Amino acid sequence: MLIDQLKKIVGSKGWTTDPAELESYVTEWRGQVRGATPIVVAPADTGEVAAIVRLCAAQDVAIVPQGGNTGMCAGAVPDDSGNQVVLSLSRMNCIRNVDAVNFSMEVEAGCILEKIQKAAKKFDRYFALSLGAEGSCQIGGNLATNAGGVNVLRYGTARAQVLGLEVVLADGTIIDSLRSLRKDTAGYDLKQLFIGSEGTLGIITAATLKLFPDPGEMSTALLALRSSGDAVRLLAHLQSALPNGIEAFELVSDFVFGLVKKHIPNSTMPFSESAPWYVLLETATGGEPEILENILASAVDAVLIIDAVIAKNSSEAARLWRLRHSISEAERAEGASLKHDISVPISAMEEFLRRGDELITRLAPNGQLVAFGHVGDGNLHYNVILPTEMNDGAQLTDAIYALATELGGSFSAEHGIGQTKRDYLTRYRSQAEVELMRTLKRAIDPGNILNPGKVI
Ligand code: FAD
Ligand code: 2HG
Ligand code: ZN
Repeated sequence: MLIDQLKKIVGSKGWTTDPAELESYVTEWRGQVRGATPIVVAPADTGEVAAIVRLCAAQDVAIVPQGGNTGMCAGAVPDDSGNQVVLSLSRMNCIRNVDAVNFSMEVEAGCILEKIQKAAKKFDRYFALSLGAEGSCQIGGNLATNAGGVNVLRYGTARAQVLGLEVVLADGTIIDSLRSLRKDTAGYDLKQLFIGSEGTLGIITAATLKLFPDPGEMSTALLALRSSGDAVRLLAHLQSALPNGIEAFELVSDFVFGLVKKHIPNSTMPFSESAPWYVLLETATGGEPEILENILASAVDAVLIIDAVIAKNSSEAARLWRLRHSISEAERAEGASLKHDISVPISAMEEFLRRGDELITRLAPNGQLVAFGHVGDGNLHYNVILPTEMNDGAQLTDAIYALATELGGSFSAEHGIGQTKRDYLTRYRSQAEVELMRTLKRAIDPGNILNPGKVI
């Protein structure tokens, strides 16, 4: 009955119940969590989303919103009950308009991130969110997870890129806050409630995004370093030399680039000798390459870097970025690993790395550290491949999260909570914070229809 009614709302192009097609919707990106669903519905517009939600709410059926399903915490896949309906935003993929004068654009939630970047570029404008999954993740998923990525250092997280939002609530009400204002203090800033709520408070159907002037050509360089501590000191050195000029500062260990070389075809490092650590640097100095050359020479003099390769053109830069953006895929190809998406104050990064190493040596001897990430934001992907003789890494994960917390950090920097980190949320957020989150969830989704079992 419900299934027939859902099919009627979305029409013949907007659903599937074919088990083979359902597979990719019920399995998360790494294939580690798999759920079940009777149907995937893909509405064509906001009205259809609202009708689906009203119908499911009336029959007490849960909905799992899904974007590109590239999330790292299994937030976009249903549980294994077989009762939850997956609502894919993929057909809502229109760029509604670009307002070049206002530096803003209005897009539907199912737009692929890369399509948004390209549309802005056509108007000499820049949409600042960028991450490895940008060819398949959707802006709705980016906002629902408050994604970070490689440009946070200069532009902030997804949250900072939004001027307005359109959201369908748990009873089917449409909240239209698609304003394109930079100043608006009229009441609570409701859009921020939904950003980062991972589909548990509302379904994002459209957004007004903030654009920047096109920064033009960037300078991209890969730097070889002796230690991770040098990376932290190098960051400070570069920030003094180039205030506001650093677009990305990504740390990668030699072991991690080794995984990329092993699993990703045509990936070669530009150095003849390897170094323990690397930084992929992007600066807004594209038009004047000598600026970066001089700064890097000063970093060599200060014994902060061993060697540097500056991309000579955009295809060399793309090759360097491909090495960085292939890491998750290479790690997945290597097998299962523990993912730890932590953040600490940058001043505590060196201590975190030192004490983290000690934890691995003690709790998972022979475990292999897969360390990389957005060190410019204090965000490290401190992943660990467990030795084959160890099948449970819970103790190590607990210890790593406890260490990050002790140093004033977070166990979840940019990937969110989803299904896989729920227990840690109640452990590492105060009782008062957790209670306030529960109060909000109950108030906004009293029937627990929207993505139940995720976040809280
Ligand atoms: P999904 O995975 O489909 O969904 C994620 C969550 O959002 C789920 O809880 C889902 O229910 C909810 N959701 C999705 N769409 C909506 C909507 N319209 N309304 C309400 N809720 C919704 N993340 C980073 O932060 N930084 C990175 O650098 C980064 N790099 C990555 C690189 C690779 C190769 C991969 C595979 C992933 C990476 N990620 C990164 C993780 C992931 O890509 C991001 O979290 C991304 O923002 C998720 O978008 P998505 O469309 O795939 O969302
Ligand atoms: C990245 O920075 C992503 O590449 C993915 O956030 C991190 O795979 C990971 O652990
Ligand atoms: Zn990341």
